[in-house]
Amino acid sequence: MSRLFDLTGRTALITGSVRGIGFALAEGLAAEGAHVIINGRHREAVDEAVGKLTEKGLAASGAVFDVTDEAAVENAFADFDRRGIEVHILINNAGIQFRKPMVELELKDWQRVIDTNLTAAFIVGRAAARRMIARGRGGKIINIGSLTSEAGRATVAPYTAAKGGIKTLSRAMAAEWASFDIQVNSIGPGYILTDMNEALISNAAFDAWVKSSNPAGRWGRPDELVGTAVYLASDASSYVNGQIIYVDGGWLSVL
Ligand code: GCO
Repeated sequence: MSRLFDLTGRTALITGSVRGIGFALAEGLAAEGAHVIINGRHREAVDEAVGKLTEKGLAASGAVFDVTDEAAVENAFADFDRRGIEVHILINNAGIQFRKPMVELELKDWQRVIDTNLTAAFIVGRAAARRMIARGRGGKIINIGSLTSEAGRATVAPYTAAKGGIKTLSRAMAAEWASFDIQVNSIGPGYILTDMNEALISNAAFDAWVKSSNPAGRWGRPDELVGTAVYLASDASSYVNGQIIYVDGGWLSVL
């Protein structure tokens, strides 16, 4: 059974993985044998995150690039090529949040969220898939969605639009790449205890709303997403495509 979930010999690139959900997923995949590539825009943060994993005996390295910069992404993958690094698993995790009512929202802020949370998944996914297809040995792409892939919340319109797009982008990727033995799926985290949600966690009314809105009655932890990521990154999900798995305490499943 454990062989099904074994990631030994696989290399996984997790975008936006210096902290939070991305870092937890990187640590989780590394614990199952993968060599993980930590990504972020700043060398110091990437090196620090890599160090946290290597000091635990896990296989990790870093790649510093801005996922919204097409040239930077292409250069990063060209560098992987030069160094003989094959990305077998891609987790498009990088994301930002910007909370403001739409009638007050400036176009530049809308675009910045869309660029980071949706367009980057296309840019990085395309670079990875080109190489997976050329190698002829398949691959895994996991796009990180949200409860807002399914339902809207006021004041987070660009995030909601992007995360809804993530769900259907995964299906478009599956439509084009499944025949190359590439499985593309999404994970939809519920409300998770992360830095991005700090303002919400510390807001007593919001905290109470989260706890009363899901049957688990609590916020999720980043490490509680690892099992689903390992499943979707491993041979255990070799015939699973275009799905989104909500890890939300049951939020979306109960009235
Ligand atoms: C918000 C939060 C959410 C969560 C998560 C929920 O402002 O509502 O940031 O977007 O981060 O996406 O699934």
